[in-house]
Amino acid sequence: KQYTVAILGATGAVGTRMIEQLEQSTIPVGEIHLLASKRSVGKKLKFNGQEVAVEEAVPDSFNGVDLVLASAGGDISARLLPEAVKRGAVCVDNTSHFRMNDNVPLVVPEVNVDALENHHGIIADPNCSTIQMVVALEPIRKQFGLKQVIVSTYQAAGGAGQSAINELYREAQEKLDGKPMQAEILPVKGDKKHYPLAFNLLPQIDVFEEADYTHEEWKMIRETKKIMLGDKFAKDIKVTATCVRVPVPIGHGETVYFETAQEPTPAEIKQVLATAPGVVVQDDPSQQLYPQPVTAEGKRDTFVGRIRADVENPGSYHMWVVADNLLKGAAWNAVQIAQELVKRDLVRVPEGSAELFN
Ligand code: A2P
Ligand code: 11C
Repeated sequence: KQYTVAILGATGAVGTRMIEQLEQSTIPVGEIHLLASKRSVGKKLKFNGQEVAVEEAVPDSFNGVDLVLASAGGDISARLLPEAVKRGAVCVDNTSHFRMNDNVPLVVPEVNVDALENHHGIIADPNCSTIQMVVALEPIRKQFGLKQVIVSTYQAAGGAGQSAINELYREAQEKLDGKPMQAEILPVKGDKKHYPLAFNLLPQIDVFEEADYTHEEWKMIRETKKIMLGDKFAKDIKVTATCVRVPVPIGHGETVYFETAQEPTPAEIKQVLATAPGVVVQDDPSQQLYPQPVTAEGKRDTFVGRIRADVENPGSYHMWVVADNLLKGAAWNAVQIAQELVKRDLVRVPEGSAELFN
């Protein structure tokens, strides 16, 4: 069978990478529809060497579509994906809109691929910073048990879209030219104040919410539990996060402190990670080997290094986790989910699904 695939948000930072990851995937694509806003109508993009005209995304764009990969923002997914499901298309959504919905599996294939079996037409692709953390933590949890996680993130501008990357470069040039830096987007486009990211650090990703945590920090807490444990056992791991934007274009870094149920040696943890799916261990202090955003960019893997025991607390450890936030953190994880749906013959919308998202 050949699949008709639509990419919603095809012109964006994630959408363009979805096109590229889909080209390199095992999915037999018969027809492709590249959807974006009205502004992009007239633009042409390439799929497998062929020019494809970008179309405006409207409900009827999904007629005859088997599979949708979406990354045009939460509001667009909220409005259009129920329409796609109604028309029989299975959607992999990279926005946060449906992630905590009980009818929507939240999937990282290396961790909880079987959750796909119960989908109702929409599958959520988790937040980028959550994905790379759970890829590294799940093998440790399975082998040694996991009690607590404290994560601090070093997140690239690209997480906020192509326009945020452009803003970072412009500000850097302004600074080098001796001009004032003009911040217009970061930390959050819709928030009241804007601060420059170039030569700076911004401890705010997304808006502030309950208990003075940002939405990004709450996403890491809630999504980690849903992916690793399912909602029923969510209280069994304590998770907390501090999320910081750093002046790097692509590639999120994270320092992860974790407490295990057993007390493995760091060598035993490294051994488990060395054979874990999607993980590459880069950890040799004698050779100054450790993961970095510049070496992770463009790769599908999650890179882990600086693995060591806490010197004060037995059974506690630290590690440094880096991945390309636009690939494993978004486009590749979405295409990986789609590949798995195809492999398991799950590209079909079960009856009664459309009503769940009305
Ligand atoms: P467009 O280029 O036409 O604005 P990024 O994450 O890099 O900011 O990209 C956002 C993506 O979402 C782009 O492809 C953008 O298309 C798309 N998008 C934004 N608004 C809409 C909309 N109203 N309908 C469909 N796609 C949209
Ligand atoms: C960032 N993690 O770096 C965000 C972007 O929920 O998919 C991803 C937003 C999301 O800004």
